[in-house]
Amino acid sequence: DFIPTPTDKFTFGLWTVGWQARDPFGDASRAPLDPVESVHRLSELGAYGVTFHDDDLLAVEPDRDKAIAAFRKALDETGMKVPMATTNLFTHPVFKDGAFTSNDRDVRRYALRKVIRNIDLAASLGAKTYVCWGGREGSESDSAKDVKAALDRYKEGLDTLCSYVRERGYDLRFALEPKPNEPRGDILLPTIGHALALINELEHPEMVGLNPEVGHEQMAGLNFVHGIAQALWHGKLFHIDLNGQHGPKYDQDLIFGHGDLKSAFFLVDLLENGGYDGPRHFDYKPLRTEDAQDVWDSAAANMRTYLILKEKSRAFRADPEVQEALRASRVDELAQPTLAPGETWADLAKDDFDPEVAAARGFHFTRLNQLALEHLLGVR
Ligand code: GLT
Ligand code: MN
Ligand code: MN
Ligand code: MN
Repeated sequence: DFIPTPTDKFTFGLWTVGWQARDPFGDASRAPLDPVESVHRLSELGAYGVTFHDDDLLAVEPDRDKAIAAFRKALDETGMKVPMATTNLFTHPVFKDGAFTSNDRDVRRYALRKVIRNIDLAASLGAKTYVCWGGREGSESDSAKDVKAALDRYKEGLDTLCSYVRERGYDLRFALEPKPNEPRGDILLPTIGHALALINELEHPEMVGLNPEVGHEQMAGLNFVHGIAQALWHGKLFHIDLNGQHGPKYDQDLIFGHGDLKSAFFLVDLLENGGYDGPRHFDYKPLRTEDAQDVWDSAAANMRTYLILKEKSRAFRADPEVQEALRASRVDELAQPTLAPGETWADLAKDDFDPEVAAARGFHFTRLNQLALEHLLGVR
């Protein structure tokens, strides 16, 4: 069991399986991968679709028109979808000080042109989400970047792109992907919270949401499940990047579940029950130590782990002992409004409440946590 099918809506960036494993210390350990092969192999493994940066399509065919034609043919042959696309605004040295927020105005204009060109392709392939990961937007020293001016330019860039999408009549929304650092010393919009706040300042906030990545929030020491819950609460979880990370260190992009497994369990539980129906998108890197076959083994591992955790979440919720423990911890009581209908602040004075008695009561969270752990460990 745990065999993925397209109804599971698993998607992969072409840059994930296609990663040649170049890192800051070493050369590529794998050959370039033809996007056409990736589409076929991922389809055979049960994926729903692929996503791409403009430049990913040119991995083995430098002619853009030919590359796009071959990619379209692979999509047609397999029925694979392209729910999301994005722009590479980080590899070419022209983006060394950023794209939408480079100090160099000509670079900012070039970046917007590069995005617009790929938006046309994304829309023609049926993509509904356009991701903006601003990995180069930032600085290494605080005198190098006027952050308030940079945020003005970030807003201007996003407003300009929204007006382009509206004028073209595309059914496309933007999703910002936060990250605290790497490749820049400090990146603008470092967390979910920072990005949510910027969205509120845009001309069309309804057109812009988030594409949070597991590892990026964990690099900042934050609770990813809480971040995703808040994004859902704001109606801003447009897309998601699933992977694994071991706490605050360099961006590991491990296979989903191969980092903080307990957090992955509660994440799947939230995604499956919290009202998210978008793609389950993996943004991971096959390990640099591995060969061409492992690219597909690791892709399959992401999906299999997700499906196992989905089953664990179902069993956890169905367990009568868990249901009793949830009630004992009064988890359901939080859904009850603090004031009754018609009550105002003045009614609070009428309570007959003994804080000493309430303070003496335990919430029994240990038991709840242990039950979750035992489900995860497979002993229940
Ligand atoms: C890059 C980055 C990812 C982003 C991609 C979208 S590109 O690989 O590390 O986290 O999701 O631009
Ligand atoms: Mn990502
Ligand atoms: Mn990452
Ligand atoms: Mn990455």
